[in-house]
Amino acid sequence: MSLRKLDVVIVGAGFSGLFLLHKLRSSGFSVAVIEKADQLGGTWHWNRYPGARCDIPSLQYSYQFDEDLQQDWNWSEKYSAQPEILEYLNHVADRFDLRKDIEFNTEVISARFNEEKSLWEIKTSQGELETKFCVMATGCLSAPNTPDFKGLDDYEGQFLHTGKWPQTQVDFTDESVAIIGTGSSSIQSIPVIAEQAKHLYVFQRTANYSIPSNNGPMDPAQEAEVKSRYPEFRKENWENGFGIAGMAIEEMAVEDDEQGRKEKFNHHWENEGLGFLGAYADLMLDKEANEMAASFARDKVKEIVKDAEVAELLSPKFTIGCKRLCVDSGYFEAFNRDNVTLIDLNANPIDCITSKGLMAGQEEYSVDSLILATGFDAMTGALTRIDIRGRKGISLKDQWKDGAKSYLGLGISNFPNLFTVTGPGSPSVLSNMVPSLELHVEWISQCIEWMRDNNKKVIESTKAVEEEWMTLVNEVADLTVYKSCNSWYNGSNIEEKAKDFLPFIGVPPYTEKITEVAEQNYQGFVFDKTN
Ligand code: N01
Repeated sequence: MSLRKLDVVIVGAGFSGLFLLHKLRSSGFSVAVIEKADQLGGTWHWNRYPGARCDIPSLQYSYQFDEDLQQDWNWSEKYSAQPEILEYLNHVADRFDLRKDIEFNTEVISARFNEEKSLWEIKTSQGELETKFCVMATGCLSAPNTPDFKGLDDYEGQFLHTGKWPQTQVDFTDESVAIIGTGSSSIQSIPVIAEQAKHLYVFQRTANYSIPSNNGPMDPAQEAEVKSRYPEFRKENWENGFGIAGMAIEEMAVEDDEQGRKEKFNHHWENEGLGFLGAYADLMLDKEANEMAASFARDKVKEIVKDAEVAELLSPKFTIGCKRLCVDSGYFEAFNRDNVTLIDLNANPIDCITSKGLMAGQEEYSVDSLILATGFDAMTGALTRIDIRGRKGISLKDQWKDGAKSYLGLGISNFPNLFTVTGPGSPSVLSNMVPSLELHVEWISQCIEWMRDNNKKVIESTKAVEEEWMTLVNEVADLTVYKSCNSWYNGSNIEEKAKDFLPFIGVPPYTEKITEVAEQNYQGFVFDKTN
């Protein structure tokens, strides 16, 4: 088979990969998207566990690059469920005729930069490619974390991971089920599984904060209002620190009185989902303000959960928001059911997985299905799990072993002509992902076009600029309460991972910075380095 030569290879056919393909192909580049799965969708292909849905309103968690698309598409609910998001992405692929350039069932095994030719050599499960540019559109939460539980291979029942859910319908009717973990995936799936299963055992290591979604059918009046001024509505995203419209609040919790706070928190609890953290401007900046919101949320758990002991176990003890806040549809209520049992892993650690279930605190739980809802090797895992080699054969995994460094979350030193979409050092997971990835797609596409128009062959970041940038990322985080607990934002969920805080906090200053960098001919990046 002859070696295929392309201008750009994109890895991943999720939200980012699809838009990149459309954008770069429209600019006249030869492009292919390489996708491991047999379908497009990325995160929304793999995470099809019961109850999976977005927790940013769909009118914002959607593309804005095409006015006709955003006018034509109708979301059926405020927060759309996974099947509808997948349907939307399939519609986008058909509408812009994207499928013909996506290679499904194809896994990237390695990517190696050939310094002599200034080309990337990509080895896939289906053959080899040569490309000028490689764009990693591999997602921030796409490398599932499977803890090394003793005896995991011995389990003989149905084994599932929320981050790699099968495409076939999974039915838990008349089954006993165990789920390990209480992050967003678990919190979304527990109420749905509890309705089906004979019994559900929830194994919790850390109680988590969750705000009710108050999801429901799309309000036609609200939809019409947004569609009548969509560009302006989208602009509001960019003005908010998290890229979410309607969260721009200036009042401080510490300056309000008790009654005022109670009313404000109640309003946000009942209406805002993730925006609960936007009730006041100081919740993520000031420990005292944060504790006011945290204590309100804990009181809510005690109001909802009838058994006082269970309610206490479900009450989180850490700073609210420093682990990703969860949004649910009936999570705490599920623990009022007779068929749901909460097991505290701190008092009853998991000894091992057995052929029938698991041993925790000297007791064996025999279950028909065992679900790991244990999260992801976030932000870097999808990149370091591929054998990516840059200048002098250096591997990305080795370069990042003491911490992931990147300039703006877009470029990595020693890895020329390789871009990451929503990479470490960009707002990514601390923002509304869709506008954030659109921003990166626009930036990367314009950069590649600019290079073509200005006869530049090779672009790369340098150690100095990425050191400086990642220092700033951490200095900004130091001004907040984000570092005050273990979270996947700082790699604490993966034992062998460096414990650095990876997302940049603040969409507006970040957007301003990368726009300025581009306007100044990609200031900080080096072109056509000779040694
Ligand atoms: O994963 P998580 P997730 N033994 O890492 C526990 C996005 N998302 O898949 O906290 C026992 O949050 C771990 O315990 P602890 C969203 O950004 C969005 O739920 O480390 N337990 C924790 O409880 C989210 O944050 C949506 O003590 C172990 C859980 O497993 C991100 O994806 C929906 C363990 C993992 O929680 C990840 O969410 C779903 C062990 N060895 C996901 N190891 C939306 O709503 C881990 N745990 C859009």
